[in-house]
Amino acid sequence: MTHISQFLGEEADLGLEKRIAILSAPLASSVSWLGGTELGPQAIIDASPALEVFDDELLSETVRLGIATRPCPDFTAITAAEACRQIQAAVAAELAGGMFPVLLGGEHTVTVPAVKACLAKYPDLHVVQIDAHLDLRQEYEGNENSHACVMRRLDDLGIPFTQIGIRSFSREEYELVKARGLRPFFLHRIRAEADWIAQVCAGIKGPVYLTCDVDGLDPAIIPATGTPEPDGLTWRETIDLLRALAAKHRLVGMDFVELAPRPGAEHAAFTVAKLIYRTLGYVFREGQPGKG
Ligand SMILES: [Mn+2]
Repeated sequence: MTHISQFLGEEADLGLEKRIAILSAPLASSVSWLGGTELGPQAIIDASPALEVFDDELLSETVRLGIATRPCPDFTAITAAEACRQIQAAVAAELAGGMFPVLLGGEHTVTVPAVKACLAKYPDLHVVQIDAHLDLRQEYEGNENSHACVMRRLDDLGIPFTQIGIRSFSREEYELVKARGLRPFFLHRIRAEADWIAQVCAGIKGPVYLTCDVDGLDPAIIPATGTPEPDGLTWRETIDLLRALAAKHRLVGMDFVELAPRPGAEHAAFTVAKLIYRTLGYVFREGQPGKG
């Protein structure tokens, strides 16, 4: 198969003045179950030309905002720590250049260096996490930088965060949630509290970094992920959340991680590509806090 070199393929050329940067982060060093997340970024880019650039909800061509796709780095011969240093530098460079960074994982670990880069520019940063998992373990299989520890590492940095779609966690993580008075948006809470999206938005101060672990969505929609958990956010719930979030808060960067492409589930990569495109449309919509 011929790989596509830029998000949306040749149609990306419709946006001449670039203000959005797509960065690939094909890291997969701490896989727990099903592998393949290192192939996620390319699968999303390969699926993206199948998107209609005219967004069917926003009724506009988001591509005209200007979307640049950076070359995919090679992480195969370096340590995870070195890959994370490169990711942090790459995201910092995009922010310094006034670009809106969109990071494609890769395993969830890539979020930590991306958030560090955003935190340096936005000290009052708030992280919104869509995920089936709390990712609040101190360590997992002896690794403090496992994908299962991402939010704990951000917590170490003192960053406030909101967790959405949660339906799998350890006793240790649950004890931490209780002890700290955290109130994750567990799936059962989302289904029980009709105003959950308003609650999410009301709990955020400051600019937002969005990290979307695609396992937060229902595996019926996204089966191609390392740890597919039954139930999960529907497409409609996810975009309703992201629309409201972008309307009320300034998004300054985001990532989409843990897609693990596999034969027979090609629609998963397309769905992630559409989710990214739709979210960019929300972020840069007229009158949004993130615009300009
Ligand atoms: Mn997860």
